[in-house]
Amino acid sequence: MTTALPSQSSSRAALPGLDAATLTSLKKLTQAYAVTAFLALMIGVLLGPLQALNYGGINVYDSPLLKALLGSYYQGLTLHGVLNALVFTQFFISGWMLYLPVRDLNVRPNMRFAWFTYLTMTAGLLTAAVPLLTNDATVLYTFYPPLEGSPVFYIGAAVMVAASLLVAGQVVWLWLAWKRAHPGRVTPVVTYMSVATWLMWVVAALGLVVEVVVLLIPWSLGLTRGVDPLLARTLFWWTGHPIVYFWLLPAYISWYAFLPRQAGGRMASEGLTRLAFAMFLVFSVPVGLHHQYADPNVQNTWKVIHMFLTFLVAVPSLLTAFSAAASLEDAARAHGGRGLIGWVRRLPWGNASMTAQVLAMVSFIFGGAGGIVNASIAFSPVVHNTAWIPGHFHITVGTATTLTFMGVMFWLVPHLTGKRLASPRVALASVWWWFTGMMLLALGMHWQGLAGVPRRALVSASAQQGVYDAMHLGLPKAITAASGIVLFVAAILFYAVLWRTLLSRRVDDPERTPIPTSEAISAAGETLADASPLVRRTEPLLALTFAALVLVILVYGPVIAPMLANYQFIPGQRLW
Ligand code: HAS
Ligand code: CU1
Repeated sequence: MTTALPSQSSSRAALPGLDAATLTSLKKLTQAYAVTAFLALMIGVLLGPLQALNYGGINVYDSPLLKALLGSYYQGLTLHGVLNALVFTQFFISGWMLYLPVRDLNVRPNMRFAWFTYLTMTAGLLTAAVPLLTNDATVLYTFYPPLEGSPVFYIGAAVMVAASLLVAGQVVWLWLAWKRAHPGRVTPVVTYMSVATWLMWVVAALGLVVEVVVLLIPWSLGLTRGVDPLLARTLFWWTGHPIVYFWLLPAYISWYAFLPRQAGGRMASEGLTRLAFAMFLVFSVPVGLHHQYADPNVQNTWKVIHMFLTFLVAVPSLLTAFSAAASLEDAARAHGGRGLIGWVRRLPWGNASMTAQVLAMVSFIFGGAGGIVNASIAFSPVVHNTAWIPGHFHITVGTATTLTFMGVMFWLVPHLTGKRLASPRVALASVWWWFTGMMLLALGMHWQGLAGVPRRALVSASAQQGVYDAMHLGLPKAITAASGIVLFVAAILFYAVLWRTLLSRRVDDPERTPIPTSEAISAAGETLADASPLVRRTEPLLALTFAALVLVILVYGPVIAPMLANYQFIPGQRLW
């Protein structure tokens, strides 16, 4: 991408390429998105140890300092979830997945529009932040009705999501313009992955948009008598499952396109990469009922169909596991690696960016396996609504996604700013601490969940301490508490590196830190006429989006129609 790709060097001059001024502005914008994201994560992460200590049996929420700052455990948990899972991810991804395709295609985006989108997203964030901070929207990051938060929260959240759809629109628009200017050409792979992810997000977001705009905002403003919790939950999970792939796929972009080069090797197969993203586009959304196995008034038939589709959408992750392992092995063997697994030692473990991402992958082996357990309708009653679930998502979004983005920042900030990464050794230490902390947290929480400890509960101050004492959970509780401390140290180390880097002086031409685009062992070729059938058939992303939409309507239509026919007006409740 920094060294001109064949696709851009021979492009017809129909489209204006990136000029220096636009590139400077684009880099500033990407930096603004990333810094906002990591600021949100910093606040969210500092609240994390409070939850870990709670599940370690230590209630710090009753300390005078926290009592002065936070209304309750639930306000702390809401802020932790919203900032980390919703704000951090969306801001980082919006910058990352605008920057990458623009560089890949070498097209000139409308920067006024791009900045307007960033400012809109930030305005949405600041709007939603007010009721969150004043304890008027303590509804957790899933905001299930009839829990009723301030309308200002729902409006802010809607503006944020709308802004992400504007970024999606801009990227798809640029890609279509490139397609028109280059008929018969294969979409370059980084753009392919980005556009597929954005299109998936457009189909995915429909559920949340309808829930918030049609149901929650009018209800919280007092314009309707009540809201139907089952319908609202169903619309929420229409978006709520695929949103996890909206967090994961931008990390996959790095694992496929950049990590191989960082490890000293090549991407395995471009065709397989495209197939994985095409599958995510089609199968990510029609699976949301796997969050609602316990919900009444939804036919088991549909729950089971969503379960099968969930297993199907695990396939592209398995393809990714194969591809990622193949490219790491290719890299290590090229550098003298030997043996069945001995080659692993030849990976460049001194490189914090590579190490972060490989550790993120390792954690995701366990995160993915736990996901398959969650998805099995037979196992679900054992784990649903227990501490197992936060155990699961801390080694998916908390590690596979977050640790990858942390690793990406180690080259992205120098690439955007021309500043040099401060203290690479501390950076390396921070990712090991993060990985260790998250693995400990996952161990402690999965374990407690299996024993039946509920999620989202101030268990450390339960009136029924005897129940917990009788479970003999001393060891997993100690592991969970320790994980909070380890993660706190990890965060301090990481942010020390990040802020020191950002606050240092520019020392280089930013482009001297290139985007680490990898070559492919099996490349796709430039023209569709010469490409393999797999590449040709996965190229029409708009047709695949249409197929995704049809599938979603098929598996959600019969679920939602009876809910509309029996709409219940349930008044809101404020339980905090
Ligand atoms: Fe999940 C609940 C099922 C993936 C996040 N999930 C959640 C929640 C979150 C979340 C936040 O079916 C909680 C929601 C809430 O608050 O209620 N999840 C799955 C399944 C997958 C899955 C089947 N989840 C994710 C990802 C997330 C995420 C990704 C965030 C980024 N999840 C569920 C279900 C529930 C759920 C139920 C509801 C539970 C309930 O009862 O409430 C699959 O996508 C997983 C597929 C993944 C794999 C692993 C592939 C491995 C790879 C790494 C390879 C490693 C290498 C390393 C190569 C099959 C790609 C090599 C190493 C060397 C050293 C060389
Ligand atoms: Cu899910």
